[in-house]
Amino acid sequence: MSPKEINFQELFDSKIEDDVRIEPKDWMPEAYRKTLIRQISQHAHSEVVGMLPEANWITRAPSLNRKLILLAKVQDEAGHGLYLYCAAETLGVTRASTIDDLHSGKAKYSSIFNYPTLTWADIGAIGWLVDGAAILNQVPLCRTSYGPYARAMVRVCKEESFHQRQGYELMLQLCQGSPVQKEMAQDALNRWWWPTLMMFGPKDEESSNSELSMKWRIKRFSNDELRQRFVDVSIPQIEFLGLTVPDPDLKFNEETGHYSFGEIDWDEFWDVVKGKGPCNKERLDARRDAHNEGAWVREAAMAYQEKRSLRESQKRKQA
Ligand code: FAQ
Repeated sequence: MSPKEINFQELFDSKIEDDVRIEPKDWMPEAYRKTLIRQISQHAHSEVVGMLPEANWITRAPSLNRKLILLAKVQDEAGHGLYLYCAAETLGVTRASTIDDLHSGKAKYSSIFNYPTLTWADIGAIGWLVDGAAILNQVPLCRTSYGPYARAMVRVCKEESFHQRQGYELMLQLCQGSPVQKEMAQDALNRWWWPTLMMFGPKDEESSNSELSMKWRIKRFSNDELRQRFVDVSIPQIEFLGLTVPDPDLKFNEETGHYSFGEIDWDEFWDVVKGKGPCNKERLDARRDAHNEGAWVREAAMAYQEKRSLRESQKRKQA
């Protein structure tokens, strides 16, 4: 078949249908490319902004061991951001432009990172609940249709799984400690439970991107399906800790085999998404400051690279 005869749209559709990965040099519909750039870059921003609430506790970790674990976790999140920015770059955008979109407020990042970390128990709650939710969302992304995104997710998920377990172990230790420690754990659960349920995105009927993302197999499960799965796996974990779910409407439904739960405060969710959450301004200011203060590092790295290239080309000429 001559290149003229190839119907690129049909070829793309059949690859999606057969679960063959789309790779950077393959033809893809412009809307598919745009959706991926949006989701992958927002995911990258979430990883990077997501370092801030936990980094707040590095200097106050209660032991050397806890400090080491937390440092490693926060560094892992930076690494996830970097893999994801690289995956976005394979779609034809530069890292600088996606970061500019974050700093200008044009690009979103996960709502969850706009809540404050008030006590040490919040570090446990983030690892257990937030990383737990992230894993549920990201394991299916290891099979997403775009190759570089799917491959990045494999390592990310392995690391998130360590994060989730360290968070749960931290909560368990608090719950087996003094009454004050257990109270701190309950308070953290009370504050993080609902924002974690919001992480999965709006309910399906209000999820503007889902239809196409599911058709293109970028998303394999809907927002509500993943949210339900999260509730179902978390309740036994909460019971094991001896804590109470902050939801009077939570009930196990024998017929469906799932927990039914109370209504999420969607006004709060959209407020946070639109920049009106408790820490939105603080988070973006911190990212902008870090970017400006790091400018000299980027400039030095570029100057070093230029010098190296010049030296190498001179060597080649002399040889
Ligand atoms: N926050 O049509 P949908 C982590 C926006 S990583 C803010 O349903 P979609 C690791 C959405 O962008 C956490 N905005 O959107 C970690 C869209 O607006 P747009 C991040 C949200 O894309 C742990 C609009 O609402 N994970 O936690 C949120 O089909 C601990 C309509 O929504 C990922 O990014 C939200 N929660 O589904 C790091 C995973 N939800 O863009 C540090 C990859 C929705 O049209 C410490 N992303 N919106 O202007 C995804 O799976 C999807 O993008 C969803 C949203 C499921 C998040």
